[in-house]
Amino acid sequence: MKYNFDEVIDRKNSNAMNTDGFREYIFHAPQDMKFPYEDDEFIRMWIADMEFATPQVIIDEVKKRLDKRIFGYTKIFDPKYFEAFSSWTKNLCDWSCKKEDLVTSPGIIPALYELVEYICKPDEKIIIFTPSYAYFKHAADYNNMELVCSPLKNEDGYYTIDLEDFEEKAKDEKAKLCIFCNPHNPTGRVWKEEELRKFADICFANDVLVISDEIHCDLLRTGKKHIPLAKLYPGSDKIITCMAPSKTFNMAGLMFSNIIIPNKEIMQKWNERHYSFENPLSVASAQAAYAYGLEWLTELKLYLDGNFEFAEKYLKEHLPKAVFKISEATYLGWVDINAYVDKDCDLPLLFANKAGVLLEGGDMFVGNSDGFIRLNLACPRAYLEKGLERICNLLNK
Ligand code: LCS
Repeated sequence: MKYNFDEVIDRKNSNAMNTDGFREYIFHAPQDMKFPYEDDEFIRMWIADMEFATPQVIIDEVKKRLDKRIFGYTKIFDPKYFEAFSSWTKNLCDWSCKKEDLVTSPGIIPALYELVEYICKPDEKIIIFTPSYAYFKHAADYNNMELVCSPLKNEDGYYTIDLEDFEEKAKDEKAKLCIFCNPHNPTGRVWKEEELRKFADICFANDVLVISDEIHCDLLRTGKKHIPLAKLYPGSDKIITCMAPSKTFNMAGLMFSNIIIPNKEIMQKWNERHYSFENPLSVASAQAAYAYGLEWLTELKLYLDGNFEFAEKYLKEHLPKAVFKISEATYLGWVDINAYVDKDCDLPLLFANKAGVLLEGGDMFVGNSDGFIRLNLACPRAYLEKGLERICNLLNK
């Protein structure tokens, strides 16, 4: 391999959420919350960023931008950004959006918070599938909208949409928006074309608009193909697509994402109300990622494939009653440990206190997630092994 994903990178003194923000994020606790482990003794498998360096080609382009020495108000005027993004999606999923439909946002989460406000009226409802990335719920809560959850079906660790349940919920006249995760965090499902079509047909038959959050779409197991929902409905203005280089290239802190809004009314609201300046370093990094990042991503995916295979083998051997399927996408493993723990157990607290592992689990995923832990596998393999060893040792006690 050309790139060294085994390298251990010191993240101390970088204001990283991953190393310093877990008390606040996982435990809603102040910085003086105590554990039997020092902070640097923890194995961190929680927040969705990676222990790998952002590729040098991106860093070099950011450096070039730094060398221009002035960081004044910035917007994207140069067509090179759209060209890079567009050929990236064309190459990866044989799809690209129209230039006039693309806007950018400091993140998909801030965009969700805004879009919910622009799309929904106060007494309307938003549907999500559970388990869910919790910010989908937060986006509804922030806007005081009622949230309706449709639990995914789980057969031996393989998740599918419960179309009957979803249809019933979509039929509610007040249901106007579905925030959909494609591919899905935390289960790692890459939805098949048939699943996407059945899901979206129900939405459109019932006047439900879809925000398709496709932030994980570049991080598929090697050989898998992402299908943007919008690709299946060319010309539709009922699908908003969100994509970003942040997960793919480990640059979430640079705060940049692509929001594709074919709906003219919503776009008008966005243009009137969105604060639309850019961070010049973020633009440089995103453009470089899409223009030059493919070789690195191809190797990253192979390393992640290896980590998933390693985890599968390790869990089979040491935790035979756990249910774990290699995620089709994301670098997140979703593990059912119900055979080992009580339903109402606070799993993040248990693993932090008793195993020295920081992870997310249980009700952090809104619902349909009791007794599940989510493991971030985007780390050097030796680090992953240590984490799995600690988890299995605790559960086998
Ligand atoms: N959408 C999904 C589905 C995500 O998984 C994440 C990050 C975001 C949006 C965040 O987008 P941003 O605002 O950074 O552009 N997921 C995380 C997770 O599962 N744990 O930590 C972050």
